[in-house]
Parts: sequence; C-alpha cells; structure tokens
Amino acid sequence: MPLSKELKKEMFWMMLLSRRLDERAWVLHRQGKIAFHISGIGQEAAQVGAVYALNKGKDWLVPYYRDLAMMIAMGMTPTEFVMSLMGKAAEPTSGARQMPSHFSLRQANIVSHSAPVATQSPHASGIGLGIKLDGKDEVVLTTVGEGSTSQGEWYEAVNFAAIHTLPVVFIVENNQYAISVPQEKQMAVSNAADKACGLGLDGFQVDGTKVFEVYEAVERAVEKARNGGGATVIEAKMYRLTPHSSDDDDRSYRTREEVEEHKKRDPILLAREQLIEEGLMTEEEYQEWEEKAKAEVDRAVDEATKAPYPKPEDAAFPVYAEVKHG
Ligand SMILES: Cc1ncc(C[n+]2csc(CCOP(=O)(O)OP(=O)(O)O)c2C)c(N)n1
Ligand SMILES: [Mg+2]
Repeated sequence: MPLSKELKKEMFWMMLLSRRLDERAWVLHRQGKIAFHISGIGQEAAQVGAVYALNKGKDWLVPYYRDLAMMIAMGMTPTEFVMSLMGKAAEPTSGARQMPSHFSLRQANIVSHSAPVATQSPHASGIGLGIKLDGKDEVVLTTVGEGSTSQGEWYEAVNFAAIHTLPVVFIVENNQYAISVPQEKQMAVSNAADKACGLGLDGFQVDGTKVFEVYEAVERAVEKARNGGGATVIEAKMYRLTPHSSDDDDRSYRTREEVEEHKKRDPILLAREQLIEEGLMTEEEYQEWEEKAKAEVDRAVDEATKAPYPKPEDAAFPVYAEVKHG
C-alpha cells in the first residue's frame, strides 16, 4: 500500500522523537542519573519503516535492545522509556526488574527478549507456529543485529520457520559492528541476507538509512507471510553512529573519520531532506517539530524523575511465592 502524506510525516516524527529521546538518555547517563544506555541512533529508519508495515495491535513484534524507535512507533511513551532507564516501578517492560531496553509492551503484542543475543529468534518462530496452528492471519516481525546471525539460535529459528512456512519476518539490522568486531570478522559472506538461501528462504537487502524503502521491502514480506507464503529475511544496512553502549569506548576500534563519514547518511537527515524535497514538510515546520520533540523529551524526564521506585518488599515478586510472616 503506498504511504499517504500523513503517514510519511508521522513516520518521520517517530524517528525524530526517538532520536532526541535517545540523545537525552546519553546525557542522563553522563549526568550520573541512569546506570546504562544502549542506543539506536542511526537505526531509526529501519526500525520505523519496518513496524509501519505491521497491523498494530494484531501482529506481533519481538524486538532487540536497539529498537527504541520501533517501540516509540508502536506506542511506548517517552515517559515509559525514561522510567525504564531510571528503574521506576511503573515502567511497562518489567516493573524495573529487567535491564533497560529489553523492550516489551503487552497491549501492543510486543514480547520481551533475554540478554543472550538471538534467543528471541526462536521465540518469534514459536509465535509464528502458534499463529499457524490457530489458523490466524497474524504476522510476527523480529529483529537481531548482524553479529547475532552467527548464533545458533538464529539459524535454528529461520530453519524452523522455513520448514513450516511460518508467518515470520526476520529483520537483520546490520550496523556493521558487533561491539568492537567489524562485520568481516563475524561472517565470511558479504551480506547477512545471503544466509537465508541456505535455509530455503528468500533473503533481501535494503538500504536501512531510507525509511520509506525499508517500509516497502518489509510490507511485501509481511503481506507474503499473511497470505501463507511463509518467512522472509530482510537485512537493513546502516551504521551504528554511537558506541555500542554507554560502557563502550569506540575510539579503541574505529577511527573518528569513519564515524564522521557515516554521519552524512544519518537517516534523520535523509528523511528530512526527502520530505522537504517532496513538498511534504517545510523547513519552518521541521523547526517546530524539533521544539515539540524537545518539549516531549523534557516532559518525559520530568515525569519519570518524579515517578516512584519499586517498593523493596516487592523485589522477589513474581519470581518467588509470597512469604507470609507471623
Ligand atoms: C550469546 C551472547 N553472546 C555475547 C553477548 C554479549 N553481546 C551483547 S550485544 C553483542 C553484540 C551483538 O552485535 P549485533 O548482533 O551486531 O548487534 P548490535 O549490538 O550491533 O546492534 C554482544 C556480543 C550476548 N549478549 N549474548
Ligand atoms: Mg551489529
């Protein structure tokens, strides 16, 4: 389905809001107000483009830790995200029991993942099998980084989905690094998508810095899955513009020149240029959106700061049965 003007603008708004929120998380970390942040900066086009191909509330999403822009586009509020960074009781993923960015959102069919990378991939295939057995026309979309496609779990999940013609779209967000390890030290193929054909599936590459191109590719795969055509692997190529996480110093394994070069293809700049070129947005409107995004992020930080921490006596729930004293 071609995207309307309104939808294109909405997608750009989701990218912009996520970017400004993500940047604030880095500031909060450097201010000592949060313990950890893992960033999606540079990956927003792939994330927003992919989830706009879903039927929200009906389809399923099994994301990974960089998918902040996906989460914002699927309805997680900036306040909820900042609460999760601060470990506040009302954060929706786990009530502050999980690391930040191990996203989930029950009302949006978004399923949490564990810290070992790629363990979410078999969960996605399992959900796909459930959908097939129930005869429903729902679709599962799941993501991993390119490094994670070297994990056994990823192969097992893709293999299983291929054998059983399951309605799963496997997205690989190829940001060219797995922490300090560049792609050529992670795999002997040039494209993670090439791995799909050995498992009997179609694998496509898409420019992960172009939001509307990602949307088109994922939409085709989602519709194929919905119509009984089975799974697809889509590799979105982009670049991780920040260090791996707030605990990483990327100067030890890549040059500043390399990072600066990739900033020229920042997905926010590319989408903004395209919208202005197509006459869908003016420069003034963009500046207003910047103000609006800043105000939303300010409000989120303010609200999350005021929100209460979990009660110490709730710490063991729901892992242990309630202990009754006296
Ligand atoms: C099984 C496992 N091994 C190692 C780690 C440590 N680890 C966390 S993120 C990461 C890099 C993953 O790289 P990639 O899949 O490319 O995703 P990216 O972080 O680049 O988005 C590693 C090795 C882990 N979490 N799980
Ligand atoms: Mg990577």
